Amino acid sequence: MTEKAFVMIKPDGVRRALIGKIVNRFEEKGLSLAWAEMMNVSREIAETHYGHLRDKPFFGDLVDYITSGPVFAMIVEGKGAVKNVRSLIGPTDPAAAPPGTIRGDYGVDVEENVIHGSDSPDNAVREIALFFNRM
Ligand code: DAT
Ligand code: MG
Repeated sequence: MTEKAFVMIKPDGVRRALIGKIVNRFEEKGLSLAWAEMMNVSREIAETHYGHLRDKPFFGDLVDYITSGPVFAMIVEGKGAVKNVRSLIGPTDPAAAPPGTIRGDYGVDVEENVIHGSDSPDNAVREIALFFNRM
């Protein structure tokens, strides 16, 4: 069944000019880009998006990082988009992410891990609404 995932190349990925290489990986896998926008994330949206981490000691730094420059926000569409996107992205910590995954190939530590992908179809719907004001 066709599904949508919310994917966001974080400010470090945009600054390092990795957009093309990263989008290419989703396309090569067989997923497609249904929508994309370069945008600045407000503190309010960042705090809502990372609300599940509000009590963590790194929360303030995380919000500072995600608001530190433009992100490239996307809707990636296809069969099993959420699971497929997560497997292409790899584990949260790039230091533990295997080579061949986006975080494994382009990141060095968890504080700047290059990219976000929705962790469930329900969260994908919520994140798409939060970032794009649409379904
Ligand atoms: P993921 O992005 O893999 O879904 P998450 O939802 O648990 O991971 O965390 C969201 C982001 O928060 C993650 O991409 C990077 C940051 N983060 C998570 N754990 C961290 C830690 N121990 N130290 C610093 N940043 C962390
Ligand atoms: Mg997450």
